[in-house]
Amino acid sequence: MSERPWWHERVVYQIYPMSYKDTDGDGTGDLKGIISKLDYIKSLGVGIIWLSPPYVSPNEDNGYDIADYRNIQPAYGTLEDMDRLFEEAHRRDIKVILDMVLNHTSKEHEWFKKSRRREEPYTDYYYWTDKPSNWTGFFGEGCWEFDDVRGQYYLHLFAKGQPDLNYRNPLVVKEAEEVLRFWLERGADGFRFDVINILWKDDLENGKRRIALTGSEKYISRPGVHELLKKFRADVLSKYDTYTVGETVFVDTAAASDLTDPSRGELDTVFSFEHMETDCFMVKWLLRRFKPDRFFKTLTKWQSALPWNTVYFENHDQPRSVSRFTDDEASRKDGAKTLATLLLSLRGTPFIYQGEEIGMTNFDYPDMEKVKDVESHNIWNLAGRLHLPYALKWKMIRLKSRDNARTPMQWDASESAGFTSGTPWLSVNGNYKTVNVAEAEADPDSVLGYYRKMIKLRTSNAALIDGSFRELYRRGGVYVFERAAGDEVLTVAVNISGKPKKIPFCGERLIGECLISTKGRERFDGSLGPYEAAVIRRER
Ligand code: ISL
Repeated sequence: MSERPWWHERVVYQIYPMSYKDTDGDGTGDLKGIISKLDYIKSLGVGIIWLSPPYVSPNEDNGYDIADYRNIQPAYGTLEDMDRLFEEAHRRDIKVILDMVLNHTSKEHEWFKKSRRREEPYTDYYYWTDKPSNWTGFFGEGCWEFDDVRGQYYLHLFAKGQPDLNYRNPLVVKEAEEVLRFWLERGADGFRFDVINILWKDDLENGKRRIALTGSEKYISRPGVHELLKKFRADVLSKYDTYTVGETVFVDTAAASDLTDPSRGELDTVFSFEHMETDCFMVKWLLRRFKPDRFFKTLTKWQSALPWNTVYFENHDQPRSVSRFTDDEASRKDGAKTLATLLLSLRGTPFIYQGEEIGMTNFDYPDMEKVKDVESHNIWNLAGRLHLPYALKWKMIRLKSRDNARTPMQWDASESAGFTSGTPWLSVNGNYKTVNVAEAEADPDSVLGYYRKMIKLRTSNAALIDGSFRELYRRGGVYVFERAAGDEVLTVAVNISGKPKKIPFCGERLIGECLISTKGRERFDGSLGPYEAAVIRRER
């Protein structure tokens, strides 16, 4: 028996239920669709799936606005389908973690309906005020909305339909704990906690004016949130064999260390954002040219700062990595394989987002008409009010819209990419005829095949699983680092510069047998093609 926690050894695969697989022709993915793909998921070699919120929701923010925490969105299926999903996944030794959104509910939630009518004990379940402060929200708009029923303003750091819950009220804390217990009892193996480090607000007074998120110093990673997380663990999570990952916005390495320090008993891991912010200034809409070395530097910083954390390049909020960090036109397959090598050979629990394993790209929409995301529309409107030129507005959306990640999963070359027999809720990417799972299965040189090999290596090699990390070289789009455990010393060499490179210091020391190479090389001689990576066993 291994002594490692199970979430150190397993690779996670994120599923966005709405866009994964539809079985009833309504154009929206469903739980039966996910169940029908469990053998495929197993064939990847992943050991954990994370489901984006499957609960009842009016979908103002695609499920991140929950109207009933204890029931399944009818378009996705039923509670019984969810039970079957737990059962079928577990039968294949796949753990299931659920996305849990505790910071806010939907306006349609019973708690909010009662709170706005001042029905006890719900009156103080949310933040209400007569005098809104100067805070601004995450989605490019204000965050106080007047409610006619109550005659007061409520706080919503995200969309208008997402009122923030008041965790200063012990009844709310208790409700959250009951929800966690409900799902752990039903079969969940843990949670991905949405924006968890902003649960606690010190006060609601005016904050320091900023370009974005005025007021955030009062709620980002405050001492109160650490107390809440300790309580969730002591009261609920510690009673089960769970894994937790907190999505933590604007977190620095010090706060992340505290949040994940096992002796404090808060979270197991967090998602930090710094490496996702290397192509922008502060906020994602302030575009900055992507520089690979800045990206690598951030990776090294986080690899070195925490003994264990997560590694991810994509999720349902981020653009596709092959489009963002490599050249998805000239070198899509090479780019995707190179990123796969990097993702799966860094230290920490790796997360793959659906479609990443076949190198899916950003959407190909010509204009705003097909874009559905609430955040994209808010930003588009804001950019309009600021009179930004059309070309710049559209570039912002094209490069950064969350819908880039949300286009339906591309299963085959049939209509709608085999995702649905109906009309997909969001348009399929036009490249589905060539970029799809069926095509990849038939291609001996596919991105998918490479993922399978790389995951196999990752989950079987001790140095890659939890060996030490040391950066060896970072320059001109080339990144070289070492992973070592006992006698096994590996060198990982990655080139995303788009140009052929020779690693200058790469003398005898690093030359050796390739355990895996995106180009099928058997030995490494210190040179790398434009988008190429390899994991090399060091010769002694
Ligand atoms: O993608 C972002 C904005 O461009 C992030 O700031 C994002 O809003 C932030 O990471 C929080 O995301 C999470 O909570 C949101 C939800 O819309 C996202 O899908 C979720 O991942 C509110 O619940």
